[in-house]
Order: sequence, then structure tokens, then C-alpha cells
Amino acid sequence: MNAYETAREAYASLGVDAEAALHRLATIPVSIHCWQGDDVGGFEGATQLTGGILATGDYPGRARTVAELRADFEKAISLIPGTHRFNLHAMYLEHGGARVDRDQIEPRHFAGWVEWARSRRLALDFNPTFFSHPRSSDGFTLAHRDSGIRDFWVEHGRRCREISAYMGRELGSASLNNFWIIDGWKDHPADRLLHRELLVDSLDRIFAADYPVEYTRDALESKLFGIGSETYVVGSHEFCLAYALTRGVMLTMDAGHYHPTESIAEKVSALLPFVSNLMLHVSRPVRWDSDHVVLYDDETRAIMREVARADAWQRVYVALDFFDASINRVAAWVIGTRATIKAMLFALLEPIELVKTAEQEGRLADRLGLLEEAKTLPIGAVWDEYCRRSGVPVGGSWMDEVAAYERSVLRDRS
Ligand code: RNT
Ligand code: ZN
Repeated sequence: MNAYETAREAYASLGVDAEAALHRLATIPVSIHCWQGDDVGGFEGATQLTGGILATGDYPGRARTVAELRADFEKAISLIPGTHRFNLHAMYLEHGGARVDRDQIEPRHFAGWVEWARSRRLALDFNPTFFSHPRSSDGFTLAHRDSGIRDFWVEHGRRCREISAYMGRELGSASLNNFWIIDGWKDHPADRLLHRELLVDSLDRIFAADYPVEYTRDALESKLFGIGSETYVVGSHEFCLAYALTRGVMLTMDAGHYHPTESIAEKVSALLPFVSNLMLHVSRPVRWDSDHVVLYDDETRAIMREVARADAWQRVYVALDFFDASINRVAAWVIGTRATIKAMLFALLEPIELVKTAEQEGRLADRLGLLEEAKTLPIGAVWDEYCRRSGVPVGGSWMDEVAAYERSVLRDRS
């Protein structure tokens, strides 16, 4: 018997069908963010990342052009099992050398991305970019006091919805369009309500037009604080949740956007009775940073377990959000995405039926004991089998491929 068959029997003895879990896993896409490849730089020629986020490190090999970013991502997905999505930001447009400001972008600036995605059998997701721009430099955009600045960003948001719908229509898969707004104060505001009312108004203007849900779905991402917006963020969790519920847009919960002991895993089941869909930004907060490379850790497993137990893979969209400039960026993509998928597999392999029965029958020690036993079941053999069947490297051999790519491609970039 090979390791996978042995593992299958171990799972079967706890009532888990490992084969069914592998089939299920293959149907779950992860929306993989483009911005790990270039430290959230984009292709507008911006020299500084602003908006309260920061990519630290100066590891060589950052993608500097559209072609480099595509090549790097192609390398990364060749090492990741399954069929996934690519998540772009508006600042990754192809402007063809002309200056195209954020309030002027059009679907044609993303036609190259659509063609590339089509040829690689990828679906695209999207994000308006409300940072790294002169009109966001004082930390306010859609909630700015100045109506001219608000209008500029409202126009950006509207155009991004059009672009997202174009992507979804062209590629036959609804593009998830995630709005994250940087607005907030470093220090104590005199008027907290004002900016929140302004943000409601701006968002209402952006979302006034209707687009078919087969083409695009809007989401609003909350945040607790950013660098330079430590005291007050206009789009806080309560704000975004209330907006999402009353306006019918999705809420995006980023794992790094809450108080340290709060978990987005816990929040999934609190929201599912009230919303048809949710988006998650799977990330890893460490002290001040909300965007370390995702790992196969307790929190990532807890998130996936909540989705699996609710059998909500069709309703909860899993997107990634991390950026690390201190290590090989292709490796960062591979590590974070493989860890996410492995955590999904862990969740699908839980002996949940036995655990639920123990709970129903009041055998609470068994409930705890089973969950503890599940931790050391041979998931490694099942994961290796998934990689083998998916035609991607098994175990750590993906690292050799990243090293070879670094030697032949990344090292020549200065
Ligand atoms: C920032 C948000 C947001 C960004 C991306 C680049 O705190 O998490 O999702 O990371 O839009
Ligand atoms: Zn995020």
C-alpha cells in the first residue's frame, strides 16, 4: 500500500472520505493577488506606495513590467495545484505610454490582461486603487471634505465597475470587484460622523448603476487602522458591514484588519444567515503588519474549517492579500497559496460527522478528543497525492524550480 492509500484508510476509520475531499478541493478557486509580484507597485510609474500599507524588504527580482509580472505569476501557478483566479488592481493597467489618470481608465486598458487570462484559462478579479496617487496624499479619497476630490474618486470607482464587468463578461466568470478605501486620521478627529456620511454618499453614487451579477460583484473591505490612520478609519468594520447589508454589496473581511484576538473565522457563521456571499482576504497579521505571507497555521485552518463546516464554498470567496519584498516573490506566492489550499484540504478532511454526533449526544470530551486526533492524521500523504494528480511538484521540490527561475530570470533584473 502506498502512503496515500494508508492515509485514506486512516481517514476512513474516522468516517472521512479522502477521495471525495480531493475532488471537492479541485473545484474551489483561490483569487490570487497580482501585487505580491511587484510590492504593490503597479504600472503607472508611481515611485511610492501610500495609503497606509507598506512592502518592506529589497530582495532582488521584483517584476517591473506587465510581461515580467505575467511570467512570474505563470511560474508561480505552475507550482500550485488547482484552477485559480488572478486578482488585479486598477493601477496595473496597460496605458501604452500615454498618461491615463484614474478617472480616465477604460476596459481597453485591461484588454491585454483579458487576452492573457483567456489564453491561460484564468478568470480575473479586480480592485479600484484608492492609494499611491497625488489625490490621495492627505489620506482621504471618497470621504474627502473637498467635493472635487470626492468626484474624482467616484469616477474612478464607477469606471472600475465597468472594467470589472468587462472582465467577467469576456471571461465568462463574474469578476469580484473589491473596494478598499484608505480614508482615515492619524490622530483624534473632531468629526467622525462627517466623513462616514460623505463615504456613504460617494459609495451610493458609485453603486448607483446596475451590472449583471454574472459579470461583476462588488465588495467593500473594512479596516481597523493603517500606517498614518491609526486613530480613525472611515471604513471601519461596523461601517462596511452596515453599508454592505443595507446596499446589497458584499463585505470583505481581511484576516489582518481586526483587533489581535478577533478572528474572521468566527465571523463567517455570524454573517452567513444574513448575506448570500462574503469575500475573505486571507492574510497574516504580525504586530503592526496585516500582510505577511499566509502560512498553514491555526488561523488559516480555522478560517477554512468554518467555510467547510458551513459547506459554504459557493458563497464565501477566498482571496489572498499579502506582500513580502524581503524574499523571493515567486516563492512567496507559492508558499502562501499552497498553504491556503492545504488549509482548505485540512478543513475538508475533518471528521466532522463524528464530531457533530459527539456534540449532539453530549459527549463533549469526545468532541474535543476527536478534534485533537484529527490534527495528526496523515494529511501530508493526501496533500502530496493532490499535488501529484494536479501535475505540480510534490513536497518541497517546488523550491528547486523557484531557485532555477531565480538563476535564469530574476537575477538579471536590477
Ligand atoms: C489594505 C487592504 C487591501 C490591500 C490591497 C492592495 O490593508 O488589505 O486589500 O492590501 O488592496
Ligand atoms: Zn485586504
